[in-house]
Amino acid sequence: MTGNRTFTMIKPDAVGAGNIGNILQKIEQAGFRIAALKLLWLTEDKAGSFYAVHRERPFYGELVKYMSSGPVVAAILEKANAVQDFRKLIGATDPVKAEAGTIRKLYAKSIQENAVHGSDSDANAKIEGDFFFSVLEQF
Ligand code: 3AN
Repeated sequence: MTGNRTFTMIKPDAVGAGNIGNILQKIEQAGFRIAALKLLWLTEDKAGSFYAVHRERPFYGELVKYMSSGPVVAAILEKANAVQDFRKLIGATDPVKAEAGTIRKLYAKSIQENAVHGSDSDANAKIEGDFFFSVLEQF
């Protein structure tokens, strides 16, 4: 059984480049319903907790600095097969390898500044959504 919700962030590079509207439009046009949405600025501490699974990876320090370098848009998205379909819509982690028409191909700057986050499993989608949104903020 696959779940019907995923979690995304529009990352500081894409927010800074003025692409919030373009990216939300791609998401809605792909059939996702926005179930929660907010603009916020992560502290290094909060960004570090969010990416704690990557703590041992060589790029962790840089990733935390980057993710706390400016505002992000956090959202919960709803659609059948949400996690898998959303990862297809955003494309590969490295925009050079992302397929034409994907959000990362269109808007990402590099493998780190890659425009959007997408949960990698139903379990993580729930954990990540709850990290940003209270039950009163999820519709
Ligand atoms: P994805 O976001 O495609 O699931 P992950 O989970 O492997 O990719 O990586 C999480 C985040 O860490 C990426 N979105 C990207 O910002 C950053 N990242 C991943 N790989 C690298 C790398 N080799 N160098 C720098 N940053 C990276």
